[in-house]
Parts: sequence; structure tokens; C-alpha cells
Amino acid sequence: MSENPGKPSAFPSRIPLEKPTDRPLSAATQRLYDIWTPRQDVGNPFYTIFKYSRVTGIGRDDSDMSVSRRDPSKVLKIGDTYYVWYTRRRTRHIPVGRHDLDHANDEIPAVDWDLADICYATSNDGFNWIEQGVAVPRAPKGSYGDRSLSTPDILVFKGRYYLYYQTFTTMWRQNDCVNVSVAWSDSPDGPWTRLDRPVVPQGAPGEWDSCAIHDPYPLVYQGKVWLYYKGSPVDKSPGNLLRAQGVAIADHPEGPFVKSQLNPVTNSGHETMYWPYEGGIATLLILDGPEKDTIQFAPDGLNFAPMAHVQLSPQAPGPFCPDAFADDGDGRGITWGLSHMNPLGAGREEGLQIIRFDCDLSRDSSRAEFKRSNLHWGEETWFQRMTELPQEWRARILAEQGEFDKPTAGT
Ligand code: AAL
Repeated sequence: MSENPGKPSAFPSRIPLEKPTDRPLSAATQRLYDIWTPRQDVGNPFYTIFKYSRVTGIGRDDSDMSVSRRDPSKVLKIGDTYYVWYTRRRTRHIPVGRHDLDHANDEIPAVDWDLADICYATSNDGFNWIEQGVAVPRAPKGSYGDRSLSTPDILVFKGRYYLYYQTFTTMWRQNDCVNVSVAWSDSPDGPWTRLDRPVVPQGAPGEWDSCAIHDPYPLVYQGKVWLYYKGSPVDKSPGNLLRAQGVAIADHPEGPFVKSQLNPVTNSGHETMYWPYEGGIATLLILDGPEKDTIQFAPDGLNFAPMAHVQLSPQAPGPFCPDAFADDGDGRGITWGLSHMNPLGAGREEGLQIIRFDCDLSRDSSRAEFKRSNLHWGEETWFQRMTELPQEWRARILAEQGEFDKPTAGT
């Protein structure tokens, strides 16, 4: 109790678990109760750190071709075997890049996910994988989906398997404009039958998803197929919503899909993953937007709220999520999955590798090691390609700081 009854005592070292009403609270302390949790990171079920492992079979490729394996699907466990599907490009040439498209052709890819097929691999432990080969190949030349199939995800619905993927026809389009199609099979090992038509169409001109329907991510929720996706507009100029996620819902995996009127349902996230959590849906938003690197929760699958900030998020993650299609209102969460890594860092994409991430976002695990904060990074982090100050910037900064760096006031 404070010595001076009119003056509230200092904030206690042990954080009250209920929001205090007997004292003024700063905006930050109010957020501790209104947005985050007084239980801090260690007690936040939506907080985790991520730890990464190289995997065999679908990781680093030592062939003499230019190979990229990327954008892994959710991981399924069927019997004792894990399955994953992913984009695989295997070409003699590296991609020319989106600014040199004139030199792309039927042999030379435009971008890293051009001239690709949907491949799959199996594993007994999630670390050591065996590439089984092509699951869904591109369509015959001259038909829908003949250029590239990429960025798959998997759905199991009423005993049948469905693979959704970005479907590029004729040529990779500037701004990565593309729609999503589907193939189905009665076995995870195929054979697969392509539907050869869009199932989630692009938006109308001027709409937020008028250029691209990317990263299809199906779950079964409220008795229907909920397909979350990244949308992007044709016009990428500043001021346009460039990275956001929407959801399209259907009674049947082949559609028709109806886009939610609340779309976009996230305001960030170039990459994402979603998982059922309790009776709602949780998501991790990655890379782009004001809420990047946050884990969010929507009790209705639509209205997401940030629940935790995280660091070094897995990129293009596909979690092992055994209840992704259970629709039992009791989502248990996730502890691992696969993601991809660009060994060259951002920019040049000449061949990505699949890696494994582990975390603790499960209601059934308790792994204190994954609830730590205060992470310190080693030298290779501070001085890697994306984080070391380029020499040209050092020269520019030196040239400008004479003007910017005023003498310290009062000295
Ligand atoms: C990925 C995904 C989509 C994009 C490209 C390949 O990270 O967002 O699939 O088209 O990049």
C-alpha cells in the first residue's frame, strides 16, 4: 500500500493477471491486457521462437541443373509416412528475372517458379525425405496450365485428395498475375487428374486481388472448404494494397468458391500459414505489411487479431497440422513443418531449398526452449547479404551526415 493514500503505489514487480482498475495505466500497460497478455511470452500460447534444420532429399540440390524446391504444402501423415508437395523447377538455365523477360523461353525460366511442376516427397521422420517425383505435371503445350504449376497446397475432403496450385499458361506474366486451379486423386501417391480450369478466379479490374491469386491454403472449417489466399492488384504503384490475404469458401473442393465480403481478412503477409486453434483459425503473417511477423487468431476464421510478435518467421511455411481438415472445433495447434530458404538471401532467386522448422504453438506440448525471448544473433546474421550496409550506402551516408549530424544540443 502506498505511504500517501492519495497516490497509487508503483507498479508491482509481479504483473497482475487481471487488468488493474485501481490505478492509472499507460497506453503500453493497457495494451499488455487489451492486446497481448500479462503472462508475457512464456505464457502466451501464440508466442514461439522457430528453430531450423536442413533436410535431406528436398533441401540443397547438388545436380548440374538449376533446381529450385520451394513453397511446400502442409505436411500430411498417412499411416507412418509423412507427405509433402512443393514447387520444383529443374532447368538448364537460371531464371532471367522479371526485368529481362524477353530472354525467357520454353527452356529459360522467367522467375524461380517458372517452368515448374508440382512434386512430392515422403519421410518417416520429417527430417529425411525421399523425392518421389512429379505429382501434377504441367499441361500439354497450348492448353491451360502449360507454362508452370507452382505453390501447391493439399486438402483431404471426404476421402479424396486435392492439390491446389498457381496455374501459369503460355508465359509467366509480369506482376506474377495468375489464378488457381486444382487436381484430385484417390491416393496421396496419385495418379492426379487436373481440372484444367480456374477454381479461384482473379478479381475484377481495380479490385485488390485483380492480378494474382497466390498461395492457395485450404482448410475444412464450419463444414465447408475455406481456401485462404494471397491477393495482389495489377497496379503495384505506392498506395495500392500489395500484400493481403483473403478467403474463398465452397461446399465442394472444385467450387464454386465464393470470396468473403470481408476480404481482405489480413492487412499483411506475403507468406502465411493457417491452422485450426480451439474453435477458430490462427495464422502467421510473414515478410510484408504492418503486421508482418505476428501470429493472429480469428474466432470466426475471418476477424483476425494480433496475439504475438515473433522473429525469424519460416518463409512459405507448410505446417504438419493433423487436424487441418478435422473441423472439430478443437484445433490443437502445431509444432513443426517445412518452409523454404533462399541461400542467396532476397533478390536473386536461383534455386530455393526446403528446410524444416520446429516451434511450440500446440495446446498439447510444453517446450520452454521455444518460449524464450531475448534472442541474440551471431555475426553471420548481422553481416549477411540483406543486413550488412552496402559500400555504396556507406559512401552516401558519409556524404550526407555532415549535413544531418548536427552538434549535440547543449554541448
Ligand atoms: C512465393 C508465393 C507465390 C509467388 C511466388 C511463388 O513466395 O508467394 O508462389 O507467386 O513466391
